[in-house]
Amino acid sequence: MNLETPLQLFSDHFATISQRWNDALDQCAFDSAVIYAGEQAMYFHDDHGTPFKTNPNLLQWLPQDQIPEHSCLIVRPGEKPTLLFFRPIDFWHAPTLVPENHGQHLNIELFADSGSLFARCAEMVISDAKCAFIGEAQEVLLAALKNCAVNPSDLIHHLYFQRGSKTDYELETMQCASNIGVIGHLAAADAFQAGATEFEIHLSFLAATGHNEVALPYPNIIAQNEHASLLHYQHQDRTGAKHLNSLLIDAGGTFNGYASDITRTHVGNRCYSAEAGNEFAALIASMDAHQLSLTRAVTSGCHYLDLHKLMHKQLAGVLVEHNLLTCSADQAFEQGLTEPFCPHGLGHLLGIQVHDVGGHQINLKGEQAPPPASYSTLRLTRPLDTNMVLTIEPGLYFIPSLLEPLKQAKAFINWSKIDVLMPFGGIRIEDNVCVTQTMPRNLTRDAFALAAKA
Ligand SMILES: [Mn+2]
Repeated sequence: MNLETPLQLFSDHFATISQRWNDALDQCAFDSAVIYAGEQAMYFHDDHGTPFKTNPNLLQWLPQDQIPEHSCLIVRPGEKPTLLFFRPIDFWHAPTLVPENHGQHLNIELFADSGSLFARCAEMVISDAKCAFIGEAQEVLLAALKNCAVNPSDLIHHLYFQRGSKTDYELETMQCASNIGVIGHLAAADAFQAGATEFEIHLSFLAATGHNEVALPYPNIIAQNEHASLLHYQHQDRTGAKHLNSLLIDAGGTFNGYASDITRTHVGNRCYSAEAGNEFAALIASMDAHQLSLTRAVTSGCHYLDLHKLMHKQLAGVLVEHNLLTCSADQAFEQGLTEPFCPHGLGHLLGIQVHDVGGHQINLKGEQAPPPASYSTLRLTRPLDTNMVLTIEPGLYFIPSLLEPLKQAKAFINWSKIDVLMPFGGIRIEDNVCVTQTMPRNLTRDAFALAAKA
């Protein structure tokens, strides 16, 4: 796996990001912007806190996964941006490395204390009639900056809409994040079949990816058996389950701050019943075909809401084919019988943030397309455009609290079959897909194919 990023690819990316910011600042009549990295949050009455994550609006300018707290990037159309980089003299912590080889892109100034960094920042924008501050509000800095507009919505809308489509550098970076995530998935699947607990599967994922927990793009979801019916199951059992029915693992990798978001479901080799195991394996195969057909329907100009509806139509077919529903597929779709089996949206935008920004925004001005009431959890409603990266993650779950009410409604549900499959929890299969004019690029399947060759 080649994780080297060619310099030219990054230079082109930097030029595109600069152009986007220049356009946004011009359009919204700002002379300059201060992008603030943020600061370490502390727990209540404590001297340590949550892991620090850099403001993604700043992170996108540099090929690394962190810029230290208090750092600021000053952007002004037509000028080389200046990074005020916070590097305290500190014998408690190792300093974050100063970005190398980016002198051609940025002016970099180092500061050992935040007070002088903030003063320098204020000095740089003092003569601007209109300056925008982008980031978590910082009282001392904002007092020094005086008349800055804090996260002005017009500018934010402009920037967030443009973040939807990725540059070639971002696509290669996200391919690396997928490759790393897939290596973790392969190790996790092996550990599961060898009888590992959820916690041990988690450790095998970390060891294979080389990520510690802070580096993960989101907390691993490692759900065996019935736990797979909990969409964001957050624990990791330390005790082994009596039966190895199923594993649902939703876990990703990161590279240079960009995420992958991958889910796979496996049938175990020690199911509570061999026959039930075969039925669940057949259901996984049908869900895999269903998921692949949805990823192939992703194309520039199509509407994600239509794909989401197609997911429910196809899911109705799967439920009928496997005799979980006793009506026709059309009837199941029209009566909304698929919804308790899949209560979440088809997916979301992906980038530096796992649920990337701008999913409901339909233009630069910030007009929103909220999801329809019937599909209120849908995170993406804007028309798909070339180089957008999104997830396609259909699911089929046996969630007692959602199925129970249907018992009263006397719906067309084959309860004896549900009972057989309940101990498997559910299925989710999730790939990261890049929109093109023709066939989409599937970063996840490409990563699995690459790993199979190695
Ligand atoms: Mn996802």
